[in-house]
Amino acid sequence: DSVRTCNPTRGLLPSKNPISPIPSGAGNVSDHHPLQSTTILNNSSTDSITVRRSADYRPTIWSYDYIQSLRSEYGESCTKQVIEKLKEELRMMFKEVVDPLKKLELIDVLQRLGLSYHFEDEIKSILESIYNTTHGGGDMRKESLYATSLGFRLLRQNGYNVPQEIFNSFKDEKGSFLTRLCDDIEGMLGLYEASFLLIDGEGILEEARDFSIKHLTGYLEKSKDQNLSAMVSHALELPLHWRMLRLETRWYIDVYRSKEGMNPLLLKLAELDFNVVQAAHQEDLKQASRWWKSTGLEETLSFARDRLMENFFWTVGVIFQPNFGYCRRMLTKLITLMTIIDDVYDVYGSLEELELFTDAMERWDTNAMDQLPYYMKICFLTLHNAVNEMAFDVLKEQGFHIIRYLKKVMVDLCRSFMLEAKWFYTGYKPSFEEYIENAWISIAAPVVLVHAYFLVTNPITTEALECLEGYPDIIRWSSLIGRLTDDLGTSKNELKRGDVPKSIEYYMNETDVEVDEDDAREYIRSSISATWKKMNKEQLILTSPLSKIYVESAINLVRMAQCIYQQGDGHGVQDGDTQDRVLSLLVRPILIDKDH
Ligand code: 0FV
Ligand code: MN
Ligand code: MN
Ligand code: MN
Ligand code: MN
Repeated sequence: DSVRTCNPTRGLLPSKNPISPIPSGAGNVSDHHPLQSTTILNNSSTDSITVRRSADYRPTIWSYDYIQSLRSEYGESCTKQVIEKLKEELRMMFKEVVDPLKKLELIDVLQRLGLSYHFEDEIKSILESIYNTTHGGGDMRKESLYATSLGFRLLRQNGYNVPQEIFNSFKDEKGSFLTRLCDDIEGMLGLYEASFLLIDGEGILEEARDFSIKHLTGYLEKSKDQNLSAMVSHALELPLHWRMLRLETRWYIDVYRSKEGMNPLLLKLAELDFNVVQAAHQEDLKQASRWWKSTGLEETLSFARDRLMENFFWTVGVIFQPNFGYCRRMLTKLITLMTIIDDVYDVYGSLEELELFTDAMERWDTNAMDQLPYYMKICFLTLHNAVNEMAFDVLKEQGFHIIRYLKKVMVDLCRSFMLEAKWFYTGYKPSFEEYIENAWISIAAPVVLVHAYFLVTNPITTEALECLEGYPDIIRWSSLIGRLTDDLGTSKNELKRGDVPKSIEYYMNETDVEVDEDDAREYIRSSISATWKKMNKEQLILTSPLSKIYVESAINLVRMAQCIYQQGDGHGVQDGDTQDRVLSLLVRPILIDKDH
C-alpha cells in the first residue's frame, strides 16, 4: 500500500521541468556545474536571452486525488462523545492521586501521549502546588535523582524558574556528580532530559548533560534490557525537549502499550484522541490542497517545489490541536508561497526580474504587477490575496488593521532573498556574521512567526503588536536555529546546483586555522545548542506580552525544523523519512482493538 501506487503517473515522470536539459534523479545534479544546469530561453517579447538555472525538483509524490481521497472514521461525533466520557473518568481518577511523584509522572505521561491539552487546568494547578510546596524545588533535594529531574523539567517547561542548584545534592564535595548515580539509568535519563531546559550560564546543567550522555552511552554498550535500551537510544538520538510533539506521541503510544503499570483508560483515550486529531488534520489538509489546486501555481511555476503535503506537515509541527485548523490552513498557504518564492529567487528568476519583484513587494500595490513577467504576476497576486485574506479575517473578528505588520515582514524577506541573489551574481563573499545577519530572515521563519501570532492569538494586544514590529527575541532565536538546521540539511545539494554558499561554507572560508567540513558542521551544531539556551529563557519570562501558546508555537517551529532536516533535505527531497512520518501522522490511523 505504498503511496506511489495511489499516484501511478506523476512519480514516474522523468523530470518535473519540461524545459530542463538535466536528466532527473538526485545523483545527477552533482555532476553539473551551475553554468551547465541552465536553460536558454528565447524571450520573444524582448528578444533578449534569459539564462535560467534549474533545481530539478521532482514532482510531488502526493497527488491531489490521493489527498482528497483521505477518509477517516474518527471524524464522527460519536467518537467525540466517547472521548468526553473517558476524560471525565480520568479526571476522577486523577483526583485520587496524592503522591507528588505520582502526580508528576501522570503529567509526563499525559504530555508524551499528546493528551495534556485536554487537562490544562488540572496540570496547571498540580504544578503550581508542587512549586509552592517545594519553594522552587528546594524540598525536592531529598528526592531521588529521577524525581528531582522530572520535577525540574516539568516545572521549567511550564514557565517555573526552578534553580539549577537543586542538582547540587547529587554532587560530592569536589563538585562532581556522584559516581554511584551511574547505575540509576532512570535517574540518568531524567537528568539528561532535564538538562536540555538550561539557559545561558547554567554550568551545573551543562555538566549534567555531559555526565548523563557519557553514562547513557556507556549503558547502551553493555545493556541487555531491551525496553530500557530503546528508551535510552531514542533519548540520545534527540532529547524530548527538541522533539516534534506529534511524532513523539505516535512513538510513545506504542511504548506505553507495553509499559508496566500502564493505565488502560489512558491508553484508550490516547489512541482514540490520536485518530480524532488525525481526522481533523486530514480535513485541514484537504482544504489546503483545494486552495493549492485552485491557484494553478503548480503548472505556472513548474520549476518550483510542489510540496503541499510537506508544507502542511510543517504546520502540524507548529500547532497540532484540532481547534487550530484555521491557523494550519493559513500557515500552509504561507509556507507554500514562501517555498515557491524562495525558488524564484534562488533558482529561476533573472536578476532583473528579481529586482522588479522586490520592488513590487515594497510597493505592496497591484499596479506594480504590470512590470512583472506572467509567472511573477500570478505569484504576486496569490500572495497578496492570501495575506489580505488573513488581514481581513483579523479586522473582521478583532478590529485590528494588521496589513502593515504582514507587509513589513514580507518586504524584509524579499530584501534578504534579493541580497543573497546579488551575492550569487556578483560572487561577493560575506563574512559568517554578515551571512547570518541576513540568513535568519531569508529562512522565512520570521514571516511564518509574525503571521502565526495573528493566527493563534485572541485577543490580540497593542503591546504584542509593538513587540512584534521589532522582531522579539523568540522570533530571532527560533529563526536562527531554523536557518542553521536548514543549512546542515540542504547546503550540500544547494552548492551542487549552484546556489549561494551557506553557513557551513562561510565558516570554513573565514576561519584561519584549517577546518574541514565536519568541524564546521560541529560548530553549527554547537551554535544550535547555544541558541536553544536563549530560547529556553524566553519560556521563563512571565512578563512577555506574547501569549504562552504563541511562544510554544515558535519553539515548535524549531522542533519541526530539526525534524525535517534531521537526515538531510526532508522538505525538498522526498526521501523516505518525511514520507514515513507523513504516513504515520496524517494518513494511517492507529488500529484500535474494538473489543476492549
Ligand atoms: C527552505 O528551503 C524553505 F523551503 C523555506 C524557506 C520555506 C520553509 C520555511 C519555514 C516553514 C520557516 P531552502 O533550503 O531552499 O531555503 P534557503 O533559504 O536555504 O534557500
Ligand atoms: Mn509541476
Ligand atoms: Mn532555496
Ligand atoms: Mn533561499
Ligand atoms: Mn537551504
